[in-house]
Amino acid sequence: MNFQNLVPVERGKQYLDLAFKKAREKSSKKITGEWIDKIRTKEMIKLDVVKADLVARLDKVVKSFPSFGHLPEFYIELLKLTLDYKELKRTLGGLNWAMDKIKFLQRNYVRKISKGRDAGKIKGLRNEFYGRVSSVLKQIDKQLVFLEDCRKVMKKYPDIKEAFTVVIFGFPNVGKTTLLNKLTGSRAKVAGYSFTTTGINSGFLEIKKEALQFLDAPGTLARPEKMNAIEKIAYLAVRELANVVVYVFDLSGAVSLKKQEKLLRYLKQNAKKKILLYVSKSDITEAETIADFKKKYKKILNLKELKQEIERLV
Ligand SMILES: Nc1nc2c(ncn2[C@@H]2O[C@H](COP(=O)(O)OP(=O)(O)OP(=O)(O)O)[C@@H](O)[C@H]2O)c(=O)[nH]1
Ligand SMILES: [Mg+2]
Repeated sequence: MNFQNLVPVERGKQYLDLAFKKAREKSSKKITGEWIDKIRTKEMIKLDVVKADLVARLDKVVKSFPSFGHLPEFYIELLKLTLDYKELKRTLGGLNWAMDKIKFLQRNYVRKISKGRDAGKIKGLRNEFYGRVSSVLKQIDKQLVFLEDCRKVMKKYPDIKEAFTVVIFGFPNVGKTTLLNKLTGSRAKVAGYSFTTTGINSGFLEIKKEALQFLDAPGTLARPEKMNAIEKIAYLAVRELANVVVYVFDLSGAVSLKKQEKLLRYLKQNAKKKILLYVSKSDITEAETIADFKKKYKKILNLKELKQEIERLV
Protein backbone atom coordinates (compact mmCIF):
# COMPACT_ATOMS: atom_id res chain seq x y z
CA MET A 1 0.00 0.00 0.00
CA ASN A 2 1.46 3.28 -1.09
CA PHE A 3 0.49 6.59 0.48
CA GLN A 4 2.83 8.70 -1.63
CA ASN A 5 0.08 9.74 -4.02
CA LEU A 6 -2.26 11.43 -1.61
CA VAL A 7 -3.28 14.73 -3.18
CA PRO A 8 -1.91 17.83 -1.38
CA VAL A 9 -4.73 19.67 0.36
CA GLU A 10 -4.91 23.45 -0.11
CA ARG A 11 -6.64 26.07 2.01
CA GLY A 12 -10.24 27.02 1.22
CA LYS A 13 -9.23 30.48 -0.03
CA GLN A 14 -6.88 28.91 -2.58
CA TYR A 15 -9.64 26.66 -3.96
CA LEU A 16 -12.00 29.64 -4.21
CA ASP A 17 -9.44 31.81 -6.01
CA LEU A 18 -8.81 29.07 -8.56
CA ALA A 19 -12.51 28.42 -9.13
CA PHE A 20 -13.41 32.13 -9.48
CA LYS A 21 -10.52 32.68 -11.88
CA LYS A 22 -11.61 29.78 -14.04
CA ALA A 23 -15.19 31.09 -14.00
CA ARG A 24 -13.99 34.53 -15.19
CA GLU A 25 -12.02 32.97 -18.03
CA LYS A 26 -14.78 30.62 -19.22
CA SER A 27 -17.48 33.27 -19.09
CA SER A 28 -15.47 35.78 -21.10
CA LYS A 29 -16.07 33.87 -24.34
CA LYS A 30 -18.39 35.48 -26.86
CA ILE A 31 -22.04 34.68 -26.34
CA THR A 32 -24.80 35.45 -28.84
CA GLY A 33 -28.45 36.29 -28.24
CA GLU A 34 -30.60 38.97 -26.64
CA TRP A 35 -28.62 41.13 -24.19
CA ILE A 36 -30.53 39.93 -21.10
CA ASP A 37 -30.15 36.31 -22.22
CA LYS A 38 -26.45 36.94 -22.72
CA ILE A 39 -26.10 38.22 -19.15
CA ARG A 40 -28.05 35.28 -17.76
CA THR A 41 -25.97 32.77 -19.75
CA LYS A 42 -22.72 34.41 -18.69
CA GLU A 43 -23.60 34.33 -15.00
CA MET A 44 -24.90 30.78 -15.20
CA ILE A 45 -21.63 29.68 -16.79
CA LYS A 46 -19.82 31.21 -13.80
CA LEU A 47 -22.00 29.31 -11.35
CA ASP A 48 -21.51 26.11 -13.24
CA VAL A 49 -17.72 26.49 -13.50
CA VAL A 50 -17.32 27.42 -9.82
CA LYS A 51 -19.40 24.44 -8.75
CA ALA A 52 -17.68 21.99 -11.11
CA ASP A 53 -14.18 23.18 -10.23
CA LEU A 54 -14.66 23.13 -6.46
CA VAL A 55 -16.44 19.77 -6.46
CA ALA A 56 -13.75 18.24 -8.69
CA ARG A 57 -10.93 19.46 -6.46
CA LEU A 58 -12.57 18.40 -3.20
CA ASP A 59 -13.58 15.07 -4.71
CA LYS A 60 -10.00 14.45 -5.80
CA VAL A 61 -8.83 15.00 -2.23
CA VAL A 62 -11.48 12.69 -0.75
CA LYS A 63 -10.84 9.95 -3.33
CA SER A 64 -7.08 10.08 -2.88
CA PHE A 65 -7.45 9.02 0.75
CA PRO A 66 -7.86 5.26 1.05
CA SER A 67 -11.25 3.79 1.73
CA PHE A 68 -10.78 2.70 5.30
CA GLY A 69 -13.06 -0.31 4.98
CA HIS A 70 -10.53 -1.97 2.68
CA LEU A 71 -7.31 -1.11 4.51
CA PRO A 72 -5.31 -3.91 6.10
CA GLU A 73 -5.52 -3.94 9.90
CA PHE A 74 -1.89 -2.84 10.17
CA TYR A 75 -2.62 0.50 8.52
CA ILE A 76 -5.81 1.07 10.52
CA GLU A 77 -3.81 0.57 13.72
CA LEU A 78 -1.01 2.77 12.37
CA LEU A 79 -3.55 5.52 11.62
CA LYS A 80 -4.88 5.25 15.17
CA LEU A 81 -1.36 5.53 16.59
CA THR A 82 -0.15 8.41 14.46
CA LEU A 83 -3.19 10.68 14.02
CA ASP A 84 -6.77 11.25 15.10
CA TYR A 85 -8.39 8.49 13.05
CA LYS A 86 -11.98 9.28 14.05
CA GLU A 87 -11.47 12.93 13.20
CA LEU A 88 -9.98 11.96 9.84
CA LYS A 89 -13.08 9.96 8.94
CA ARG A 90 -15.34 12.76 10.18
CA THR A 91 -13.38 15.31 8.17
CA LEU A 92 -13.63 13.39 4.92
CA GLY A 93 -17.37 13.18 5.59
CA GLY A 94 -17.31 16.96 6.06
CA LEU A 95 -15.87 17.42 2.59
CA ASN A 96 -18.68 15.32 1.13
CA TRP A 97 -21.14 17.58 2.92
CA ALA A 98 -19.44 20.65 1.40
CA MET A 99 -19.64 19.21 -2.12
CA ASP A 100 -23.35 18.46 -1.73
CA LYS A 101 -23.96 21.94 -0.38
CA ILE A 102 -22.14 23.57 -3.31
CA LYS A 103 -24.15 21.50 -5.81
CA PHE A 104 -27.37 22.42 -4.03
CA LEU A 105 -26.50 26.15 -4.05
CA GLN A 106 -25.63 26.07 -7.73
CA ARG A 107 -28.97 24.45 -8.67
CA ASN A 108 -30.82 26.89 -6.49
CA TYR A 109 -29.15 30.01 -7.86
CA VAL A 110 -29.33 28.87 -11.48
CA ARG A 111 -33.09 28.62 -10.99
CA LYS A 112 -33.23 32.09 -9.47
CA ILE A 113 -31.05 33.61 -12.20
CA SER A 114 -33.14 32.00 -14.95
CA LYS A 115 -36.08 34.03 -13.64
CA GLY A 116 -34.06 37.26 -13.29
CA ARG A 117 -35.41 40.15 -15.34
CA ASP A 118 -32.71 42.80 -15.03
CA ALA A 119 -28.93 42.81 -15.19
CA GLY A 120 -28.39 44.23 -11.67
CA LYS A 121 -30.57 41.58 -10.07
CA ILE A 122 -28.83 38.76 -12.01
CA LYS A 123 -25.35 39.93 -11.05
CA GLY A 124 -26.50 40.38 -7.47
CA LEU A 125 -27.68 36.76 -7.38
CA ARG A 126 -24.34 35.61 -8.74
CA ASN A 127 -22.55 37.56 -6.01
CA GLU A 128 -24.84 36.02 -3.43
CA PHE A 129 -23.94 32.57 -4.75
CA TYR A 130 -20.22 33.42 -4.56
CA GLY A 131 -20.68 34.60 -0.98
CA ARG A 132 -22.49 31.47 0.11
CA VAL A 133 -19.99 29.19 -1.57
CA SER A 134 -17.17 31.13 0.11
CA SER A 135 -18.85 30.59 3.44
CA VAL A 136 -19.04 26.82 2.80
CA LEU A 137 -15.29 26.77 2.11
CA LYS A 138 -14.66 28.87 5.21
CA GLN A 139 -16.58 26.33 7.25
CA ILE A 140 -14.34 23.48 6.12
CA ASP A 141 -11.07 25.43 6.18
CA LYS A 142 -9.95 23.97 9.53
CA GLN A 143 -10.71 20.50 8.23
CA LEU A 144 -8.63 21.16 5.11
CA VAL A 145 -5.66 22.13 7.28
CA PHE A 146 -6.16 18.99 9.37
CA LEU A 147 -6.31 16.82 6.23
CA GLU A 148 -3.05 18.29 4.95
CA ASP A 149 -1.42 17.46 8.31
CA CYS A 150 -2.76 13.90 8.04
CA ARG A 151 -1.44 13.60 4.50
CA LYS A 152 2.06 14.60 5.61
CA VAL A 153 1.99 11.93 8.33
CA MET A 154 0.59 9.25 6.03
CA LYS A 155 3.12 10.01 3.30
CA LYS A 156 5.77 8.58 5.58
CA TYR A 157 3.96 5.27 6.08
CA PRO A 158 5.93 2.29 4.87
CA ASP A 159 4.85 0.65 1.66
CA ILE A 160 4.24 -2.81 3.09
CA LYS A 161 4.23 -5.69 0.61
CA GLU A 162 2.69 -9.12 0.95
CA ALA A 163 5.94 -10.97 1.52
CA PHE A 164 7.83 -13.02 4.05
CA THR A 165 8.61 -10.35 6.63
CA VAL A 166 11.43 -9.98 9.10
CA VAL A 167 10.98 -7.31 11.76
CA ILE A 168 14.11 -5.90 13.41
CA PHE A 169 13.42 -5.07 17.04
CA GLY A 170 15.37 -3.80 20.03
CA PHE A 171 16.25 -0.97 22.39
CA PRO A 172 16.75 2.53 20.96
CA ASN A 173 20.16 3.22 19.45
CA VAL A 174 21.37 -0.38 19.44
CA GLY A 175 21.94 -0.49 15.68
CA LYS A 176 18.68 -1.77 14.19
CA THR A 177 18.69 0.57 11.22
CA THR A 178 22.37 -0.12 10.62
CA LEU A 179 21.48 -3.83 10.45
CA LEU A 180 18.64 -3.17 8.01
CA ASN A 181 21.01 -1.22 5.79
CA LYS A 182 23.66 -3.94 5.98
CA LEU A 183 21.17 -6.68 5.15
CA THR A 184 19.30 -5.00 2.33
CA GLY A 185 21.54 -2.21 1.07
CA SER A 186 18.90 0.38 1.96
CA ARG A 187 20.00 3.81 3.15
CA ALA A 188 17.70 4.58 6.03
CA LYS A 189 18.86 7.21 8.50
CA VAL A 190 21.30 6.09 11.19
CA ALA A 191 22.32 8.37 14.08
CA GLY A 192 23.97 8.23 17.46
CA TYR A 193 20.87 9.08 19.45
CA SER A 194 17.70 7.30 20.52
CA PHE A 195 14.45 7.35 18.58
CA THR A 196 16.15 8.21 15.28
CA THR A 197 13.64 5.91 13.63
CA THR A 198 10.11 7.07 14.43
CA GLY A 199 8.23 5.19 11.78
CA ILE A 200 9.11 1.98 9.99
CA ASN A 201 11.94 1.68 7.48
CA SER A 202 11.78 -1.09 4.95
CA GLY A 203 14.22 -2.88 2.70
CA PHE A 204 14.19 -5.96 0.52
CA LEU A 205 16.57 -8.84 0.05
CA GLU A 206 16.21 -11.65 -2.45
CA ILE A 207 16.56 -15.05 -0.86
CA LYS A 208 15.68 -18.23 -2.74
CA LYS A 209 14.27 -16.08 -5.57
CA GLU A 210 11.80 -14.54 -3.16
CA ALA A 211 11.88 -10.89 -2.16
CA LEU A 212 12.01 -10.81 1.60
CA GLN A 213 10.75 -7.74 3.35
CA PHE A 214 12.81 -6.38 6.24
CA LEU A 215 11.20 -3.85 8.52
CA ASP A 216 13.20 -1.76 10.93
CA ALA A 217 10.93 -0.91 13.82
CA PRO A 218 11.44 2.09 16.08
CA GLY A 219 13.46 1.54 19.25
CA THR A 220 11.54 0.26 22.23
CA LEU A 221 12.20 0.70 25.94
CA ALA A 222 11.45 -1.98 28.52
CA ARG A 223 8.43 -0.19 29.95
CA PRO A 224 5.33 -1.83 28.50
CA GLU A 225 3.02 -0.02 30.91
CA LYS A 226 3.85 3.45 29.61
CA MET A 227 4.82 3.06 25.97
CA ASN A 228 4.78 6.07 23.67
CA ALA A 229 3.15 5.93 20.22
CA ILE A 230 6.53 5.35 18.54
CA GLU A 231 7.14 2.24 20.64
CA LYS A 232 3.62 0.99 19.99
CA ILE A 233 4.36 1.09 16.25
CA ALA A 234 7.20 -1.39 16.83
CA TYR A 235 4.88 -3.87 18.57
CA LEU A 236 2.26 -3.32 15.88
CA ALA A 237 4.79 -4.30 13.20
CA VAL A 238 5.68 -7.45 15.12
CA ARG A 239 2.08 -8.40 15.80
CA GLU A 240 0.60 -7.71 12.38
CA LEU A 241 3.46 -8.24 9.96
CA ALA A 242 6.34 -10.32 11.30
CA ASN A 243 7.05 -13.88 10.21
CA VAL A 244 10.33 -13.68 12.07
CA VAL A 245 11.70 -11.13 14.54
CA VAL A 246 15.38 -10.26 14.82
CA TYR A 247 16.17 -8.98 18.29
CA VAL A 248 19.25 -6.76 18.29
CA PHE A 249 21.51 -6.75 21.36
CA ASP A 250 24.10 -4.02 21.90
CA LEU A 251 26.83 -5.31 24.24
CA SER A 252 29.17 -2.37 23.73
CA GLY A 253 28.07 -0.90 27.05
CA ALA A 254 26.06 2.01 25.72
CA VAL A 255 22.73 0.51 26.75
CA SER A 256 21.95 -1.35 29.99
CA LEU A 257 22.07 -5.09 29.31
CA LYS A 258 19.56 -5.79 32.07
CA LYS A 259 17.01 -3.57 30.38
CA GLN A 260 17.66 -5.15 26.98
CA GLU A 261 17.09 -8.57 28.52
CA LYS A 262 13.90 -7.37 30.18
CA LEU A 263 12.66 -6.11 26.83
CA LEU A 264 13.46 -9.44 25.20
CA ARG A 265 11.54 -11.31 27.91
CA TYR A 266 8.56 -9.04 27.35
CA LEU A 267 8.77 -9.54 23.59
CA LYS A 268 8.94 -13.33 23.99
CA GLN A 269 5.86 -13.31 26.20
CA ASN A 270 3.86 -11.17 23.83
CA ALA A 271 5.04 -11.68 20.29
CA LYS A 272 4.53 -15.43 19.90
CA LYS A 273 6.79 -15.27 16.84
CA LYS A 274 10.11 -16.87 16.06
CA ILE A 275 12.84 -14.62 17.51
CA LEU A 276 16.45 -14.63 16.29
CA LEU A 277 19.15 -12.95 18.38
CA TYR A 278 21.81 -10.74 16.83
CA VAL A 279 24.64 -8.81 18.48
CA SER A 280 25.47 -5.46 16.90
CA LYS A 281 28.60 -3.34 17.25
CA SER A 282 30.84 -6.42 17.58
CA ASP A 283 33.69 -4.27 16.22
CA ILE A 284 33.60 -2.10 19.35
CA THR A 285 32.66 -4.82 21.84
CA GLU A 286 35.17 -6.91 23.83
CA ALA A 287 35.36 -10.42 22.33
CA GLU A 288 35.20 -11.79 25.87
CA THR A 289 31.91 -10.00 26.54
CA ILE A 290 30.39 -11.61 23.48
CA ALA A 291 31.78 -15.02 24.38
CA ASP A 292 30.30 -14.77 27.89
CA PHE A 293 27.00 -13.69 26.47
CA LYS A 294 26.96 -16.69 24.15
CA LYS A 295 27.14 -18.97 27.18
CA LYS A 296 23.88 -17.53 28.42
CA TYR A 297 22.11 -17.25 25.07
CA LYS A 298 23.27 -20.16 22.97
CA LYS A 299 21.90 -18.95 19.67
CA ILE A 300 23.54 -15.59 19.14
CA LEU A 301 24.06 -14.94 15.44
CA ASN A 302 26.46 -12.77 13.50
CA LEU A 303 25.45 -11.15 10.21
CA LYS A 304 26.34 -14.14 8.05
CA GLU A 305 24.66 -16.64 10.37
CA LEU A 306 21.60 -14.41 10.58
CA LYS A 307 21.21 -14.44 6.79
CA GLN A 308 21.63 -18.22 6.73
CA GLU A 309 19.08 -18.75 9.48
CA ILE A 310 16.53 -16.52 7.75
CA GLU A 311 17.13 -18.38 4.50
CA ARG A 312 16.40 -21.63 6.32
CA LEU A 313 13.13 -20.25 7.65
CA VAL A 314 11.76 -18.88 4.37
N1 LIG B 1 30.93 0.83 15.59
C1 LIG B 1 29.69 0.48 15.28
N2 LIG B 1 28.70 1.39 15.42
C2 LIG B 1 27.46 1.01 15.11
C3 LIG B 1 27.14 -0.29 14.64
N3 LIG B 1 25.81 -0.37 14.44
C4 LIG B 1 25.32 0.84 14.77
N4 LIG B 1 26.29 1.68 15.16
C5 LIG B 1 26.14 3.08 15.60
O1 LIG B 1 25.17 3.15 16.64
C6 LIG B 1 24.35 4.32 16.49
C7 LIG B 1 22.89 3.93 16.40
O2 LIG B 1 22.68 3.21 15.19
P1 LIG B 1 21.22 3.08 14.52
O3 LIG B 1 21.36 2.05 13.46
O4 LIG B 1 20.69 4.41 14.15
O5 LIG B 1 20.43 2.52 15.76
P2 LIG B 1 18.86 2.24 15.89
O6 LIG B 1 18.72 1.03 16.77
O7 LIG B 1 18.22 2.15 14.56
O8 LIG B 1 18.38 3.53 16.67
P3 LIG B 1 16.89 4.11 16.83
O9 LIG B 1 16.28 4.20 15.48
O10 LIG B 1 17.08 5.44 17.45
O11 LIG B 1 16.16 3.16 17.74
C8 LIG B 1 24.86 5.04 15.26
O12 LIG B 1 25.78 6.02 15.66
C9 LIG B 1 25.58 3.94 14.47
O13 LIG B 1 26.62 4.44 13.66
C10 LIG B 1 28.21 -1.23 14.51
O14 LIG B 1 28.05 -2.40 14.12
N5 LIG B 1 29.46 -0.77 14.84
MG1 LIG C 1 16.74 3.29 13.75
